[in-house]
Amino acid sequence: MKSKLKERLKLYFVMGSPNCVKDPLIVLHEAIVGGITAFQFREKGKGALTGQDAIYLGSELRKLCKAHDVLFIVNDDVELALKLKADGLHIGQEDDSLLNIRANMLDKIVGVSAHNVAEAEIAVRNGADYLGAGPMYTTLTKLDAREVQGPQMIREIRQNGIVIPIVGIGGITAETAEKVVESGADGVAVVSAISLAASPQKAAEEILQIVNNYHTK
Ligand code: IFP
Ligand code: MG
Repeated sequence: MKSKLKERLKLYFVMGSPNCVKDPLIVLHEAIVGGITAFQFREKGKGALTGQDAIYLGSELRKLCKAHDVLFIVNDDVELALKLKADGLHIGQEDDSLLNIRANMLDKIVGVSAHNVAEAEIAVRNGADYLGAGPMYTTLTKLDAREVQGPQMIREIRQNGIVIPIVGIGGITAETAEKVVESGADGVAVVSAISLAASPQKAAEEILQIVNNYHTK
């Protein structure tokens, strides 16, 4: 499951029901047809589902990913990740420590958000499988987002010898995706660039092509 992780993080779609206007299952299906390689269930923010409703939506999204061999990661919630038989978990700096989480996720992928080189180094030392580096650009999706770091932050993380998979996140669009991978990211994570696109399929195709073009150059 952890093999070829860089390859599997090229286009990482992060979404919960509050990020969608259309039915989240339809949005995810279109994104999968468009070529996303990984998906994160992030059921957060205004109007987010909780309890059984979140479990139900999560299990339907999980099935779709399973059927199409797309990596399925859960944001923040260890219990939900285990219940949904997710491939892994993504945690922020505010969440329980990676060392505690790892005990419950021994063979699973654990990703960590990093906002600077120091946070990246600590996450790597504690055994993170990949880093979500951001915010790359201004985002309206995450209300508690930190200060914009820009792609330069990824360059600095690489200059400090960190070689694990990195995705950039935060306001990335088809216009900026190349800058992010050019700086040393293996892939890009996006929310609204796909979830709110008129055609999630076309949006995913377009961004994936940009990442692929760069990585095969
Ligand atoms: N990065 C990522 C990821 N997900 C998050 N939820 C986040 C930062 C805050 F896409 F996984 F890299
Ligand atoms: Mg979090």
